[in-house]
Amino acid sequence: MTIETPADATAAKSGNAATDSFRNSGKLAKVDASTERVNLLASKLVKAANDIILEERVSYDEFNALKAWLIKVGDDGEWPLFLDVWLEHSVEEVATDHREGNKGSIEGPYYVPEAPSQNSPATISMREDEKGTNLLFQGQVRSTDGSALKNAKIELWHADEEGFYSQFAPGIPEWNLRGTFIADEEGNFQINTMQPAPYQIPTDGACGQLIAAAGWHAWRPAHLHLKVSAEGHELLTAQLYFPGDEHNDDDIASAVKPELLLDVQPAESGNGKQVTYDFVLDPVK
Ligand code: MBD
Ligand code: FE
Repeated sequence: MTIETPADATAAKSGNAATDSFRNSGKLAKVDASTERVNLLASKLVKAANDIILEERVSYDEFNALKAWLIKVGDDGEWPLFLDVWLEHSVEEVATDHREGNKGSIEGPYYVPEAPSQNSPATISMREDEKGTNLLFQGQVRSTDGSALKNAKIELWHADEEGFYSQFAPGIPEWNLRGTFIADEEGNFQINTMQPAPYQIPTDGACGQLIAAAGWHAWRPAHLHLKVSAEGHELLTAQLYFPGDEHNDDDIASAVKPELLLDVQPAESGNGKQVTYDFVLDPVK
């Protein structure tokens, strides 16, 4: 038997894991698609594609290349990756444009619900020899009226120093760098973790093939993923970014917003870095 390590990661492995994760997510149970709505959206999508073919005089060879590529997206399990990288940011914009509190950012393909829960202050689960720079991530969760949201829930997940996510790259403990944290009575939280590395989406699958063929790059800036929730408030899905990352301005997933940049400082403990970031949640109307 060979033991797999993160170095054995392939596009198809992470893609198929993300596809399974989506299938098991229960998200489809909430879709209520009327004939009118499907007719409207599908007609517009088909028209937009036909307009491009006519305007750009797309050839049969190009049409066949597209067919082969779309088939490969499915073979590699990369539909979640493709949709989350190139389209989710617009869906997120529509879904949160009414908010007065944090607007947040996309979820992406690598969220796993129900990570083990701990009360703050806490340390996220990580390997004994986890590489990287220690990061103390702290802050407060409030409502839009300024009141503290006691026992708010903070779900945190992110890549390791090598840019790999547990459960989507082989050979990493199941809940590594994933956790659920319960804030105190004042909505304050303190979480010890490791600073993640910039992340390159898999280059050896269909999405990577498109990126290479189009002369794009595959990078996302280093980021923390979060879901913040509290009773009577809208769930906030967000990502936070590190100042100075060269890809903050050209994220392949178009998911960086200025208000999501962290103000990272040297840790008061002398070990690594620390950052304070407060979340403001909108009450459910
Ligand atoms: C990621 O880590 C991510 O956050 C997104 C949105 C897409 C691919 C990989
Ligand atoms: Fe990510």
